[in-house]
Amino acid sequence: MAEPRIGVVGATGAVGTVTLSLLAERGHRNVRAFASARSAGRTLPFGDGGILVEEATPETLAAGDLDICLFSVGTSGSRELVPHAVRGGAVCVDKSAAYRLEPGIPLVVPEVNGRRVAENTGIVANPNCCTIPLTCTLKPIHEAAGLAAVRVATYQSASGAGAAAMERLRSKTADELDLSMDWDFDGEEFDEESKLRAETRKIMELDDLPVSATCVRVPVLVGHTEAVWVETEEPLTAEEARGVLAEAPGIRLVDFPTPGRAAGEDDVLVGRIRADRAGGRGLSFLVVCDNLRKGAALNALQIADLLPLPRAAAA
Ligand code: 2RA
Repeated sequence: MAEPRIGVVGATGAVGTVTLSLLAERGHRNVRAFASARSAGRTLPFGDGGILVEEATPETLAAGDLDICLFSVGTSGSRELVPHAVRGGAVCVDKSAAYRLEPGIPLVVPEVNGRRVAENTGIVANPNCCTIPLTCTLKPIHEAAGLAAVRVATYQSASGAGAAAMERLRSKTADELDLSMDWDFDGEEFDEESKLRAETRKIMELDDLPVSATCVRVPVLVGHTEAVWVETEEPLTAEEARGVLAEAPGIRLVDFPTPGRAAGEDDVLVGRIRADRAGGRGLSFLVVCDNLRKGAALNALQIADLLPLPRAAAA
């Protein structure tokens, strides 16, 4: 049986390279790699061989020979190029913030709201790399006891800021290491913090859910950590929360989750589940996930798995 023709757009970046390696691991061979003119002509590793990088232009993406495009080119690149790929007949899974909050465009974490993929008219948005693991944990807690409020503090790795940020971190000495906050600041919040709130509300279909986030970047290469405090509508003990999280898809309970343990893993690691000592119907827990895999590339592939096979590919 023919397989879908997949384009990886932004193939040379931190997420693009993981996307290619996941596609190769899963046995996809009908794959093309696209990037900027600067990278066109390079060969990237793909399975046991290599894949030629083509320039991502409106014309090549609109040519009508791709069924699925997996975009990781940043917001302005996606705004420019995604419509051309859609025009050419591809369904685009976009990992930038360009379309996430647009009405009518599904924003999808398969374990949480995978059914929304069917509503796409050419674009499915992939959430922020902190929103994905957070909502994987919030969904089962909401189903068990109703969510009343969510507070989260993130410890995000350099790879969330791209391959160049990873290189900068590698070149630093221990004395130079520090926290950073490298997102757009509106005078009160970073856009990373407001994205986490708005995307969580959209995915969970809880428009008024109180969500408060504080995001920082830590000197870690891969793996975003989130310390989460939730208040529930109904009582839920830590033991009960452990039970519902243990059963939830895509989650693995571990005692002490760390980025080192999560890097290279598909699962979202959850641990330190306990009653919030500040009182009320509160629970605290720690969530860690490989931000390049489940936080980005893997989630996009799982979305692609939910798309109906294109007629040409199914023939
Ligand atoms: C970050 N969430 O880590 C973003 C991913 N681009 O900055």
